[in-house]
Amino acid sequence: MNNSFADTIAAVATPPGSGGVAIVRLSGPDSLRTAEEVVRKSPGWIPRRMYFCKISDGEDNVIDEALTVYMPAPHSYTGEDVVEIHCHGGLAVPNIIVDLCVAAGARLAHPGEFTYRAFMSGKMDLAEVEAVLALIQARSKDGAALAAACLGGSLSAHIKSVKDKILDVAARYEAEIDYGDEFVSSDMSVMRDNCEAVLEEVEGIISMASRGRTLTEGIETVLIGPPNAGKSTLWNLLIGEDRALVTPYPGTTRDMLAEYVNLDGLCLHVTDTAGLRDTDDFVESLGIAKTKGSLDRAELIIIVIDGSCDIPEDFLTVLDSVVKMPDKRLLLLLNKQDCGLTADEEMLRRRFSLDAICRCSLKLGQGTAEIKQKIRDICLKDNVNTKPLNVNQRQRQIIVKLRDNLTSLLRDLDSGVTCDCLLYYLHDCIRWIDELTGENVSDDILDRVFSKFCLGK
Ligand SMILES: Nc1nc2c(ncn2[C@@H]2O[C@H](COP(=O)(O)OP(=O)(O)OP(=O)(O)O)[C@@H](O)[C@H]2O)c(=O)[nH]1
Ligand SMILES: [Mg+2]
Repeated sequence: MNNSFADTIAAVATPPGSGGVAIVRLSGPDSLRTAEEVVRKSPGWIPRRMYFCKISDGEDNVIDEALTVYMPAPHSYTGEDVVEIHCHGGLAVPNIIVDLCVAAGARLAHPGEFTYRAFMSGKMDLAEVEAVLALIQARSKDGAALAAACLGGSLSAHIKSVKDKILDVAARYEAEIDYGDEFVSSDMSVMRDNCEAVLEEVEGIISMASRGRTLTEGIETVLIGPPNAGKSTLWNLLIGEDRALVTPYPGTTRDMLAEYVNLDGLCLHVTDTAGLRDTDDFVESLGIAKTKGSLDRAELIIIVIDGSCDIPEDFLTVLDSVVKMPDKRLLLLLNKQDCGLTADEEMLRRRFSLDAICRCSLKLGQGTAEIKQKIRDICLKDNVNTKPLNVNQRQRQIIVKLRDNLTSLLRDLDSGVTCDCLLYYLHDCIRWIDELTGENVSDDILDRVFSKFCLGK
């Protein structure tokens, strides 16, 4: 990202295509002068008032009529002088206006540069910047509402409260070290209470983040089973379209197919996979390798088996390892009920410690309502009463590091390490929080965050 704020930058701020209206945005010290070369308007601007103006090219040809607004610093999105030209949409006109702005001295903005300037001028912290991105990319109403809340600072507020508490604890013990006082056991017990309270708050943020992710990104769901069990039939049922090939030939699915599914407001990202079996078929074995890889990412694994015949031994072995994977939600479907179920449900329940088992006939659509209800129960049982919070992967990693660090601190506190050793933990926490909010963040991380933005944002 170019750090020069002396430049005035210009770009189309609305998506390309044939919309009724497009917005060309200028930001920087020369915005007003640049705009005055592009729009025809009598002198004098009242801030934040829309002016109806004609736009002409260098040869006095009128190319559009537009509403133009001037927002002087610091009361603008970027915190700089901003002019927005609300012109007609389409591919041609907005880009011609940007070209005119560039001819008048502006520079084309880099992707995300308007938001970068807003961040650098202190209009928003990094968590809010990322909320802008989440808002642009929101897939559902709930997702957009969550991102908007973070734009209003809800993640920042939670994290600031944690930072304040850590600073309080750290300040207190730094003072004790400075004065050379002995660290007595009563101090230790206060330190423990304070750190436990912070840890509880961080765990609360993690729960809210997990609930938020359920609403925004969708729960990563993978359908697995032996070949021919009915996985693709289920996938088609869930997405409400006949898209995956369904045939009586085992080994039909090879490539993974993924789609978003909305189950009464619960968003799932469901992947159909190649049936798992020992095979000599080279292409099929590639598909099976992908299926196994997808299990690591999955939060919900729906196991589909043909309950009308014996479960293949090699799949039972797969199941043994799947049920041992940590942090997975599992649902087992005994399919092909219409052919008469012979699978031993009790044995499966006991051997694999599975609570959620449904009998169904996916081909006939029998049991689908129960399956959807079970999915909802499994996915929402832990966090239905938790307030959701929009947290992205980068932020989540930092918050998890905070939790792990505070947990280690409490463990070391019990084993009697020195006070300055404990302070290291707290200082690490503060450093990471600053990384999250962008108060103290490397250029690498900034580049990574802003590289996700599109042009004009
Ligand atoms: N009788 C009966 N047949 C079913 C049922 N569900 C699926 N089938 C049939 O079983 C066969 C396999 O179904 P698929 O959905 O392709 O199975 P799959 O698990 O995706 O199979 P692979 O892609 O080979 O791994 C098809 O002929 C389906 O019509 C069911 O409930 N009852
Ligand atoms: Mg299939």
